Amino acid sequence: MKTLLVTGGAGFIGSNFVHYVVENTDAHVTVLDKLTYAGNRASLDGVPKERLGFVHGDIADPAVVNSLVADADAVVHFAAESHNDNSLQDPRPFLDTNIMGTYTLLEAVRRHDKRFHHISTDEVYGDLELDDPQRFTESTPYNPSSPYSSTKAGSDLLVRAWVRSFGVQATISNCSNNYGPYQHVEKFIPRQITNVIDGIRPKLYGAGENVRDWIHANDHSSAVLTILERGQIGETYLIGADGEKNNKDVVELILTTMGEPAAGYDHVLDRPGHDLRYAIDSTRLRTELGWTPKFSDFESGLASTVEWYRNNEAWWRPQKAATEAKYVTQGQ
Ligand code: NAD
Ligand code: TDX
Repeated sequence: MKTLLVTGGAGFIGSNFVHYVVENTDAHVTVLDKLTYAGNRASLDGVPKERLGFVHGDIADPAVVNSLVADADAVVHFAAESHNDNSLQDPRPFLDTNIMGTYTLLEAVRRHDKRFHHISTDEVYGDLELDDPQRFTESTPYNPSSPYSSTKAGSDLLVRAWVRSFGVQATISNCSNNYGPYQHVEKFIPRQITNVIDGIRPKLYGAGENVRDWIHANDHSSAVLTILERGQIGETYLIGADGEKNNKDVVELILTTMGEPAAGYDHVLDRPGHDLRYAIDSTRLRTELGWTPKFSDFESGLASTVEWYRNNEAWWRPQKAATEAKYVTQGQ
């Protein structure tokens, strides 16, 4: 594929994907991004100019989307409102971007008959009990909990319907929690790393028993490229790296990695409707498409992420004070 249109390419995972594609293929990438509070043009610094186009625009704007889709060989769709806590305060942008934006893209790829890959989340499956031996698979029923995850579930169902009803050439992937460079300081791991840098005690929601299945953003990128190149049209692939950890263990690891006592954190108000546990079974992606993750050691992946935030304060500093001020008003 020579030309990729990447929506949300100035966000956390989208920017990691753009860097990955430019380093590992010959493709030209055009990013379409609205540069919401979560988008940062600087996350694409270092990508050679001749390999990258950047369009500042909204995926729910049919005029912009149509002309960009017409010029692309394939579309990889990362753009979304992505933060559960924000979706509990103000759900509307989640509907506008995650539902109407995805609909607008689907109509364009249908019109121009272009390959489409839709990025989604394991949160569409709801949550698991801590002691449940089952993990999510491609056939787990949808059961989303939050406004965020319900709009992601809705967008997945739109993609499936456009495949079945209109023959759109689409694949879907549902990935577990990502960590790595360029993640907004509102999210769990970067929030705590930058808190420690600022001398603020990390904040754990509730008892901290909730389990997330961590994967490095670089491994998510390699999986998406694998599906784009070799995935079967109309199919869904789960992406995960066997990285289950509870939040308490992650906070303690951040603290000790950064040279602080493991107990130096605060318990704060829990998230309403807080999903207990996510866990991905990525057997299909591994056996059918031959994908394997490279960052299998969470401790060293976390240590390099800590180093990235220490070395890139200019990237995150402008968002930090406002993000913490918002959490304080929420009792978190
Ligand atoms: P992010 O919030 O860091 O980035 C989202 C990007 O989309 C930003 O650059 C933002 O400006 C852009 N955007 C938002 N609304 C837009 C619109 N209307 N038009 C154009 N651009 C718009 O999100 P992320 O964490 O990088 O997540 C990317 C995708 O991956 C999302 O679809 C998310 O659901 C999915 N996902 C995320 C995770 C995770 O752990 N972060 C895990 C699984 C799946
Ligand atoms: O300060 C915090 N303290 C805390 O204990 C924050 C910000 C979070 N948490 C907890 C809540 C979750 O159990 O940490 C866990 C991770 O929280 P988030 O980083 O907000 O991620 P999560 O809600 O799990 O969703 C993420 O993974 C799936 C992404 O934000 C989604 O976009 C993705 O779909």
